[in-house]
Amino acid sequence: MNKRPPLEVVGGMPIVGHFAENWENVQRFQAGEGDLLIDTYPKSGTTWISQIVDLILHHEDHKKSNVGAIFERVPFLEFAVPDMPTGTELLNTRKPPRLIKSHLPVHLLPESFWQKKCKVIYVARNPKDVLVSFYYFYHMAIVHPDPGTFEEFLQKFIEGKVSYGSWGDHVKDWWKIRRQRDVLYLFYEDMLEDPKREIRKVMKFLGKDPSEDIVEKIHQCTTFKAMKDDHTANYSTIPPSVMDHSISPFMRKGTRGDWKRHLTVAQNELFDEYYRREMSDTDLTFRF
Ligand code: PPS
Repeated sequence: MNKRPPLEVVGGMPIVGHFAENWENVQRFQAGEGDLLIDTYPKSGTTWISQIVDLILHHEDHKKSNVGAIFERVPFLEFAVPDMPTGTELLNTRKPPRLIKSHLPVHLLPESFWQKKCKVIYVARNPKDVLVSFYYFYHMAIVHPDPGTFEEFLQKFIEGKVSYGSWGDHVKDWWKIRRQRDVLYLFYEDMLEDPKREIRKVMKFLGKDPSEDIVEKIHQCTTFKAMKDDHTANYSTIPPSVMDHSISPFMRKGTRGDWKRHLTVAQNELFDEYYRREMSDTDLTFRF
């Protein structure tokens, strides 16, 4: 496999080179009635919410919950690397209702998700922690190009020249359409602050009775520590040619504010300026 291929542009958005090779199948993907989409900008809590939702839907059925790795239980729509089934291949072997992961922005999501009135759970995270998490992820998920220095990566992030493009457009566009569509918009920082409250929110959204013992059970299985130690949740079973955990673990810190250990005063000022610019046309706000 060509290690670290350059990003390719699809629909105006940069994306992992291998993913671009399967782009036609992604565009042609037919969502079905009852499919549930988990969408995020990368590094915003996708795996965490995927584990929560999978447990909510399947906790009574031990044959289905926690059987297989998270990337098999919740197929990643755009995923494509050599020698592994693509996201669309995995999904096309299953019948709706399916649980589907994607990082696609609103405008590139296959139309069938809207036609079939699929529910969407969107998670957003403050961009400084996304930036840091993404930087480490670029290092370990070696299907990405070399991130360069942190300073260089920060510049690329601000210019939207990282995989999935502009963070600001992503979070704002999903925020804008959340009321017109069936979208539950969550924040990583809220999940950290009160995970059980957010689990209850998700259960209600999915029409499930949020009984306290189930909420407690799901919370216990989805703490950072529990997921870091769980080989079905921590990506340790994905081939090292895709993710090399010896460079940096997928389950890295799981906190808010790690950016403070990474951004210099000057970088932080530059980033604040970028954030103010990006957020000048929205009422969406983030906690850092
Ligand atoms: S990906 O590759 O885009 O799907 O990554 P994603 O899952 O969105 O984000 C990975 C970050 O989420 C953290 N994480 C968690 N934080 C708190 N609690 C739990 N249970 C949890 N599970 C994953 C993970 O550690 C990554 O953040 P960083 O800041 O790098 O630690």
